[in-house]
Amino acid sequence: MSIELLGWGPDLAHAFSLLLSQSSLPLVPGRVVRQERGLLTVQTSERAFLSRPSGRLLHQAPSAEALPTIGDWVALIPPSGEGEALLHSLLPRRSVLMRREAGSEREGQLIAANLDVVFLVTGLDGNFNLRRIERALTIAWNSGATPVVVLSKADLHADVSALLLEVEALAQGAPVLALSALEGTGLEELRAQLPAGKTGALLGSSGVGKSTLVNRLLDEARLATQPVRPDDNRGRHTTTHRELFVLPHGGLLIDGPGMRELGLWGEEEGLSQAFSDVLAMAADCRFSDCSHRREPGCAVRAAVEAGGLSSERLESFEKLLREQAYQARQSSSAAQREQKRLERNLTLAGGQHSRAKRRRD
Ligand SMILES: Nc1nc2c(ncn2[C@@H]2O[C@H](COP(=O)(O)OP(=O)(O)O)[C@@H](O)[C@H]2O)c(=O)[nH]1
Ligand SMILES: [Mg+2]
Ligand SMILES: [Zn+2]
Repeated sequence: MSIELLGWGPDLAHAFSLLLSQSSLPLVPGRVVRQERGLLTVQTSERAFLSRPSGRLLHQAPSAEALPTIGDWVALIPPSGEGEALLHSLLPRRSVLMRREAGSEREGQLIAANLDVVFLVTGLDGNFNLRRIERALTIAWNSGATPVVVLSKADLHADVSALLLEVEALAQGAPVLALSALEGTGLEELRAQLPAGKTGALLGSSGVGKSTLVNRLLDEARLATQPVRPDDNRGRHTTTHRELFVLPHGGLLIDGPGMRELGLWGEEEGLSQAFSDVLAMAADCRFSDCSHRREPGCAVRAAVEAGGLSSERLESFEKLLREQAYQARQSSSAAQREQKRLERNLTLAGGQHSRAKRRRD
């Protein structure tokens, strides 16, 4: 397979040639196309390699964010015979999708890297929830990729066009589309958001129909021949690994396990994009530090009273703002501790280095 089909282009080729010029190792470029716990499959132009991060890569990574994940472009060292390849380094990312690690205040968890589009999938059944869509939009904007809201299982709902309008009103310009993987409707709209060579990821709770959609896009032939993976007998309904699929039209799509919790992670950037309407209103408040509660001249409260902004959306914004601020405080104190640890290690390494130097002299 040519790596161009996986989205390889001039920027990556440039970064890779720089790396090659600084190294005497037999490095080969490839993309992480499958991830099952720590085990990664990397596709090069030659073949797919089971791979693990090298000790050097693991040690030099300042945090979990710097480790390879699905969608990453890497430089690997092929094994001399059979066996696993070593992931030597990551090529620069153009985007990275993360959430707060479930059950943790200060750890971020990688979801995927180098995405152009994040498809936020919500089922038009019991799963439908506007507040959840707002949260997902915030996380997606933070990644650097463009969110697209996907309302799945459209066959289960009588008035999809009313829901589309409702979601468009809060999407702040992000495209919104409805589809049914079961009936095969709305797939053209989805493909239009994922042109050939672009990478998208499906983000949504378990059961919203992500894998059914991928199967549908891959076409029915494959659906008929691969219902269950023979090696582990799992998989028809539950997705336990992440995988990047090359779709027949050339778009690249990542499917993975469902995510119930989407804790905010990262900068405030995502919130300001997801709630740009509220921020624009707040710019008209009399006081620049208005809390939008009781202050006179509050343009946000005025909008709520006039019906231009729902109080649920305002509450949702405030809740996410508090969560964001709390997480930022937690991770910055964690980052300070990590910085101290690194400095200690550097001093130790410095000591070793000067001893080594003395021996050489
Ligand atoms: N009615 C309806 N059911 C669907 C649709 N897509 C998926 N499902 C069903 O939803 C369930 C979960 O689907 P799955 O693709 O495994 O969801 P995932 O966990 O998001 O990957 C399965 O029983 C599917 O048959 C759809 O478009 N319409
Ligand atoms: Mg699935
Ligand atoms: Zn105000």
